[in-house]
Amino acid sequence: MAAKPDSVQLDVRDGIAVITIDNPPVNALSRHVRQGLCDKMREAAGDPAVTAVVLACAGRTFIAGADITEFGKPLQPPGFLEMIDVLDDSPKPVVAAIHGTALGGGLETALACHFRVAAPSARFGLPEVKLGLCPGAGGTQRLPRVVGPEKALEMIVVGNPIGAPEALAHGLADEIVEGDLTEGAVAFVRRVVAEGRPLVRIRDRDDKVAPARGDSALFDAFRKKRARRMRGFEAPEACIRTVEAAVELPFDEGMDREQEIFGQLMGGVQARAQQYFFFSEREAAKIPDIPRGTATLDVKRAVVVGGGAMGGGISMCFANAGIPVSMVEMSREALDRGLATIRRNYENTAARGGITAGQVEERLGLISGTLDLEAAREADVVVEAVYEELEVKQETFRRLDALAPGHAVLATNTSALDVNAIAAVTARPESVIGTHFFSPANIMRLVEVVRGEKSANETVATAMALSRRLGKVPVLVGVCHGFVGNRMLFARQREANRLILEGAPAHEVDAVLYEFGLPMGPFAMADLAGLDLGWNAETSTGSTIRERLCEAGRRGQKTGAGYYDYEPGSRVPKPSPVVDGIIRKFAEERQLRRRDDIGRDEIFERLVYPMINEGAKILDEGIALRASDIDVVWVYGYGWPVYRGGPMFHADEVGIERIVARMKELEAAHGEEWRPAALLERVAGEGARIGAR
Ligand code: 3H9
Repeated sequence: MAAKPDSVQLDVRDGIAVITIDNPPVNALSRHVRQGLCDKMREAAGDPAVTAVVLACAGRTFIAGADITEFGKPLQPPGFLEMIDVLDDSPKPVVAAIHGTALGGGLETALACHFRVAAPSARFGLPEVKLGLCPGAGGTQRLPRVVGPEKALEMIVVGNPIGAPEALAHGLADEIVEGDLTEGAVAFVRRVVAEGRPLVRIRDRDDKVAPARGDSALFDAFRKKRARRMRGFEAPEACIRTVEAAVELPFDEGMDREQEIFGQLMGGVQARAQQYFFFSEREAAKIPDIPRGTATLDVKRAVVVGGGAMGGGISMCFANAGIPVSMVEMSREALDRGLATIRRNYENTAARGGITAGQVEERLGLISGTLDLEAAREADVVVEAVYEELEVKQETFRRLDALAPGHAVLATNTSALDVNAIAAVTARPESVIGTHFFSPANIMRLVEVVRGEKSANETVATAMALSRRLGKVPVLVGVCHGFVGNRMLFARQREANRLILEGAPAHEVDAVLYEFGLPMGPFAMADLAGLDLGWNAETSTGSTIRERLCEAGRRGQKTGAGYYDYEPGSRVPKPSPVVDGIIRKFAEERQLRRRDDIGRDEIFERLVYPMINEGAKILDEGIALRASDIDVVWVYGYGWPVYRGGPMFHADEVGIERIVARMKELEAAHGEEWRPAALLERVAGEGARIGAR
């Protein structure tokens, strides 16, 4: 098949062939690009007037990788390796001119060139691991031969790109070009020709890998260091094995190993889930009824009301993004405590090497504390993070309405309350919106942007854009109790509580979710958050296990006891006979039938199916725009393992028909809360996938 006529161009400049790829938006290696590149390289090789080749890209970036939309379908020729071989076998010097990002297949293409020159801001990476893959066009064998196995492990297994100066230091870039990159590359390759520099192919190099041959210590240490972050993922370990192959095997055998591993990963569900998630994340940014380019407010100054854990974390987000922020508290003591916590957090990050001491002071310098809500007069955006009670929030908004300038966006960080009822107390409900950050707010990537019924398009667009500026992943949701994430969490929690009353030990309930890949189960999570959140000793009636635990002084990790016991100074949960007794007594009082045969499958279904069911209702009610948005919420907000796509992706993997059938059994056993949502029934009836909604 002929290449798309204009995606790869050849232009000969005084004996130097400049091949330019132009395949917006990111110059992915679509079939027509692979074809075009092979054709133009052969043309340049066959043209006696050409002495050398520059490979460059038009637009905002060098090649950002394979075209991920082609994955999952039979690969149309020419294949990646054919294209790579054409470059690798070139008898004439080839230099890649890199700007933007050379990622995945893009960097692999550059590694098949003899030289690489880069713009100062260029970035180099092999992020395939984030798509559940290993590099599959020779990158696993070539990169270690250039940068050595240690650096290659980091780049291939962790998947983060490095900048041009670092690439230069590691020999991945040969030169950094200030000014016009293509001209610089042409000049570079002319020098190569003039000096008659030998053309060494990376595949023929051994100097960087030979010293590590036969020594497994490097790999063992790396595995140990990354074990926690790799838990459950298939691709990182597979990537390590490809680098081991680069060290231990001759190039061609190493390539065979890479291809074998790449094929296995590509055929697996984790890669499918992670690629689905890549597009889901980008889809979440699109709001059908708000056109791209809708005006957004340029936020120059922020006010955060509340200096507790959430308010402090949100203030840090603004400071981290370089936006001056005033944090408002009610008492000097609370304010001082909040500011001290922020300082401690920054200092801890600096101690771990995350930021410099200078950055600590710079960021602290952007955060001012005040006891006076008058600060709102200066704000472009106000984020309210006060006590989670409707009246308290409404009172704050009444005051903000009187103080904040007319153009300001007024956001509430409620995690479950009615944003419309909050907006209604102001004279400008169109400027009010929910921005539900997740704890710890300075770390967690998710923000649920809650669109009130009167929120203006500009308000929504501003909240989305601002969240991105703060480094967050915003997902637009509608108003209902708990929005998307917490509403599903509440459904899971309800069943978790029932399970322990029916006889399943709390640690087994938690273990099922941990083994599935979540960071922790519901009871460990409750202990971490504190069981006394919203609990009041005066009004406590002992009507739930949680209340009884609080009454017994078991308030979670901070008191050394909650659903679990904790040794002094330890965060490791230990099953507690005391709690077991409290649960048994509670169940007896209520004459609940207890069983000792609650298996792991039942625990899993009873925890996860209610979430899926609630997700289906959320979708049907239009609270989430699409099933994939729900998955983005769960991956970024609650640590759902990305290699399992998200709860709605998982539902499709299990099969909606099967879920509906099982829910009907559970409905018969446990009552109507188990009735399948109408949408689940419809999707099951159609034999369809909920992910398509
Ligand atoms: C690979 O290379 C395998 C090989 O080893 C071997 C194969 C045998 N394909 O992110 P943005 C779309 S695996 C198709 O918003 P930014 C994206 O969906 C690949 N489409 O922009 C979006 O579309 P839309 C290894 C792609 O400026 C639009 O481009 N490479 C691809 O924030 C803009 O994207 C990677 O994993 C693609 N490869 O960031 C790199 N990439 O506008 C993946 C992007 O319709 N890409 N799109 O929503 C990225 O990390 C970022 O897109 C990049 C730009 C940093 C490049």
